[in-house]
Amino acid sequence: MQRISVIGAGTWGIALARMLCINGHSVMCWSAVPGETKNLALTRRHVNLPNMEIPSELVFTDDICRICKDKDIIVFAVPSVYVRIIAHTLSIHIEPGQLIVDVAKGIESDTLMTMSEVIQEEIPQSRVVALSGPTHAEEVAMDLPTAIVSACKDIRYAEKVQEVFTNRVMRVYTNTDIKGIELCGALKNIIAIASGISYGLGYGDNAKAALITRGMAEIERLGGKMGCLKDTFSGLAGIGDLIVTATSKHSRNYRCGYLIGKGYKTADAVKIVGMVVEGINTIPAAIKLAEKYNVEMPIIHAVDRIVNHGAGPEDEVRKLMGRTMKAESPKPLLDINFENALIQNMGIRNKGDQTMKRVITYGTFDLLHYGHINLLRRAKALGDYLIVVISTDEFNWNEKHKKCYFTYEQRKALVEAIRYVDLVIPEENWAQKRSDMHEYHIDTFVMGDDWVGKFDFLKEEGVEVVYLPRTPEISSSRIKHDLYDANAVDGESKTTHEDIDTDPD
Ligand code: C2G
Repeated sequence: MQRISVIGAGTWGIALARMLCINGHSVMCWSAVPGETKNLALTRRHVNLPNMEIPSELVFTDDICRICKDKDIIVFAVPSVYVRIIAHTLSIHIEPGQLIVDVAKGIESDTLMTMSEVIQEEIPQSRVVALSGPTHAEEVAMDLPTAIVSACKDIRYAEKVQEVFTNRVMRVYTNTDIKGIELCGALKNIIAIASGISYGLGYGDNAKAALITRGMAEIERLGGKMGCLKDTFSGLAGIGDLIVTATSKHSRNYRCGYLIGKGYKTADAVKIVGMVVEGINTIPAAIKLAEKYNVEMPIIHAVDRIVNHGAGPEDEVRKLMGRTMKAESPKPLLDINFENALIQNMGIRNKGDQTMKRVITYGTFDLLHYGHINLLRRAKALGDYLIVVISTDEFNWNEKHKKCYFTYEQRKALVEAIRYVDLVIPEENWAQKRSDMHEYHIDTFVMGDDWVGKFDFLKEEGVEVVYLPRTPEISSSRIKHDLYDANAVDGESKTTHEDIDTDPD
């Protein structure tokens, strides 16, 4: 038997509290809404769960100390926009090492932090597990079979929550990719709004399936660039939760989208739904993340324009349908997957506790010279696999104002021939570095020390940043300069050479 507190007496909080009670745990519920707990204690009914009876064993309280004291688990079941303020309020009452389970789904729009990150920041003494998956509260309240994911970087805490929440109607899986789990849980609500809009416009299952599939692809693209595990997106908290949210009348996001598709203004639709529509709260963060990681998210942008900027749903559908034709899977990820398969098959990844280190460096590499080679040799020595990102002709001209002697293709061919180099890809803009670190699973970023300090921000993406001493006496521009001078000198001495060189071939 565990002593569990549930913070938040909303539909999901109460459905979970009831389930935990029935499973023999000692459960207490607290709400910040004045009078809510008193009313629930009295009526033993929740307005959004009319068919569910609240067990008499479920204790309600307004006492913050009581709700935090001597608990095995504290469940955060409040709307995402209140997570920080409530965590901050409770923090002084939380004991060191307290296990907290977050079931709120969302991303904070100004910090881009997930809910577990917000709770961890406000309650640093706690250990936070995210619990997320295809779980309509209405069905959990009726003891209908449900599956969910318990996620934490430290598998021990994920397993502890798995043990407490697993029962004959709730099957809990563990996952250490908490970032991926929370990203899916937050962003799928926006795709659910899109699905509802589509249904409100009178479109059918084909459109719904397309939105779900391509919406998941957008979330997976972003997650891949944020270092999340690919498998997370095809799991319960990924496609599982998206299916249940984007196809069900239980979903507030779907219902809100449906009303908007029918012509209601966003505010009116939210009022009719009568509950928090988390997808709307998550849109600003999704847009910022797409920009930060340089990821195309056309469906999410379309929902933003409809929900927040009054764009016509039909117009947005036309735009989505009229986009340039695409391959379904972007090539680089296929390369990486192939390479990962090779690495795993060759067992390189498991040399004892050594894992394969991937190194990346960027440059123009025009008029390839021994200074470049020195850099590439030392970069490779820092790991097992070296990716070189070469500036394209357009990037050089538009951003670096450099005109190269060799074209991108010629510079690529030269660098690919160097034995230290394993993969060459194009550098098309300054901003791609951050997402490259995740897309290519980089451990170490290397540049010559003429760039020292300029790329320290990449440490935020979990990579080591190394600046290596330049080879001082050589550079592409030096070569051009010396050749120009030599040519000039040659021009004067041309006659002497011609005098000597009687054979013109
Ligand atoms: N380098 C070096 N010694 C030299 C010349 C270059 O170590 N004598 C290093 C540079 O410090 C850089 C790499 O070789 O790390 C490539 O140099 P350039 O081709 O000059 O690259 P640059 O134009 O600096 O472009 O986004 C980063 C840019 O693409 C770097």
